[in-house]
Amino acid sequence: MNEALRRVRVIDSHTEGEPTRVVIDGGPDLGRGTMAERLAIFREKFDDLRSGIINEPRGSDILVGALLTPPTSARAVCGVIFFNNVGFLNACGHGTIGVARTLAHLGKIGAGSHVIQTPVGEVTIHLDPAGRITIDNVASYRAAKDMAVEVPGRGRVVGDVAWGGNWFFLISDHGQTLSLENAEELTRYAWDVRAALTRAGIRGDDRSPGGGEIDHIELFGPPQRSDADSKNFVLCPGKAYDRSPCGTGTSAKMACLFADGMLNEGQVWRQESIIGSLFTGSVRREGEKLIPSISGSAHITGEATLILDPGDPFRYGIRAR
Ligand code: PYC
Repeated sequence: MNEALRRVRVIDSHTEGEPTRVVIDGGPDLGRGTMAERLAIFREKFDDLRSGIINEPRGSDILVGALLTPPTSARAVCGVIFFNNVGFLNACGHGTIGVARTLAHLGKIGAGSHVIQTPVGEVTIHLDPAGRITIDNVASYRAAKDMAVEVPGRGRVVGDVAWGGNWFFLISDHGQTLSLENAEELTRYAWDVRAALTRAGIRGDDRSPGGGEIDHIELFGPPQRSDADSKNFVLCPGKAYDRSPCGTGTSAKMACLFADGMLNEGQVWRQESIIGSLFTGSVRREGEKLIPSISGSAHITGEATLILDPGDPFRYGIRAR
């Protein structure tokens, strides 16, 4: 059967500088299973579509995609599956704030609290009347403190392994300059660390639902803003760096601070990003679990219909072969 021309409606936004492209129509039908089952179907059967929506020439390496799905629970407004230039994300903090802004833009939610389902758990979003968005993320924790890894050409690097909805390796002692001008070298450094972790078999643990691969590297340094506690640089799985302070990364950071007794329940943590934008966070205990909250702002940047024409050799994006 001939392939039909496909139209995919998207709304683009940015959260503290990091873009999110929400698919609101024309995405794949992932069935009625659990969110984890839907993610598996997306990965196995519709990876071409992921690439077409997010990669050049329609998108770029720095975009994060968010496919809205019907919820599986009556408590939730929708489900969401996040994806990027190379595959899928377990969760995404800046992306969830972008989804909340998009749902408000569409008139599907108003001020108040709403539940969104992800493949790794429920996230609650709070939209305040002035438009600021807070998310209560999935439970976060540190799995290992002061893990050492030998990075060829760079020596021994020590960091913590923590879960904040994705797996992170968090490094404070890196000798790098955390500035936007230095982003290329920071990218090389973080990529080398990630490869070394993989080679050394250093992974997250199996308490998280997302598999143990550490695919985000997070470097910390002193803030530049007078209202921030720390500045970070976060390298994402597709080798793009997060322009926002990274919601799941800030959650992982606060879990480490809490474990070290350096952050109390309810105490505010202000995380500056590499571009100078800010997330405000805090943690609270729910039984054994530690729930991080992250606040930030998102802005709509565009509404579009993508066209995937069967006659276009790059309808499914430009991909390395
Ligand atoms: O905000 O959690 C986040 C995130 C992950 C990857 C890009 N942003």
